[in-house]
Amino acid sequence: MSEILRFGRFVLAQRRPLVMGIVNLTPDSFSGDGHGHHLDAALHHAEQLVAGGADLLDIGGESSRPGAQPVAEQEELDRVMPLVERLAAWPVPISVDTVKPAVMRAAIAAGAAMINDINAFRAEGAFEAVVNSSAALCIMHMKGEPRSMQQNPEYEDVVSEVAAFLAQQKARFEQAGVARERLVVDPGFGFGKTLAHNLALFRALPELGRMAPLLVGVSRKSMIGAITGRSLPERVSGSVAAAMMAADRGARLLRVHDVRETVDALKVRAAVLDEEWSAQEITDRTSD
Ligand code: YH5
Repeated sequence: MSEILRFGRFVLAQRRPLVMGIVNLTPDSFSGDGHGHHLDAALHHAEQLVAGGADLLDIGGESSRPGAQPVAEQEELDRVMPLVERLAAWPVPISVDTVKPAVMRAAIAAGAAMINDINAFRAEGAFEAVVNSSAALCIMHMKGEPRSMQQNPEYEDVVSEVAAFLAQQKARFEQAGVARERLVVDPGFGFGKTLAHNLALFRALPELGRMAPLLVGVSRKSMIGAITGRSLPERVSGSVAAAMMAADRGARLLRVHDVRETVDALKVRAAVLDEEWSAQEITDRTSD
């Protein structure tokens, strides 16, 4: 397995699943690792994630946990941009988790290599904010909006509905001339889905991954809590197990809180599969 991904100034020759470490800048962070406005704490956390083996970092300033209220544009810029500006100088691609066009534009201008939009660039102006950049784009499926999405979500056939949505949003970008190497899709675990919906999507990862490289985010989520009966800080083992199973089903990017634990598990997996671990190649085109 080797596939080229283009993330801003980075070209990744992907030979193994990549680990995306989560840096949460929301003051109310559900997992107790929120850094609020404390830039130094966030930088320290980012360093720890990179030291633990993160291939890229995902920076988010708006909570998207079920029931969360939206944050104002300026507030999100104030939370996210100081960190993006600092991290953009690192040799690690930076992803910014946002639904807001103004945040997308500012992040790309500051050097973000990827925009991760849980709303799949459906907000007015979002598509235009990213289409002519070189940033990679994560197109995620969400039914409803964070405030109400977990109130009785219903599907006729969750897998075909999610697949059709992702294919449609991906086609929109391809028709505008966006290179396939920039596009990643994500079924959006927990975003307007019951446990049964999440499990059906998980089983369908092999077929969803035929459309585009897959990003999977299940780390510490309610589905892990529902299966194990564990509270948020106790969901590490369940999350690592789920990340391994996502890798087995073709996931190319794993969005996780527990980078070091996930990387250890992936190294064991690679050894058993007789796959190289260190062969991940990242080219930074500015340092040619
Ligand atoms: C994702 O799946 N998720 S933010 C609730 C939790 C734990 C974690 C109740 N951004 C995704 O991580 N971006 C988020 O416990 C994401 N894919 C992509 N692409 C929600 C989250 C979480 C929510």
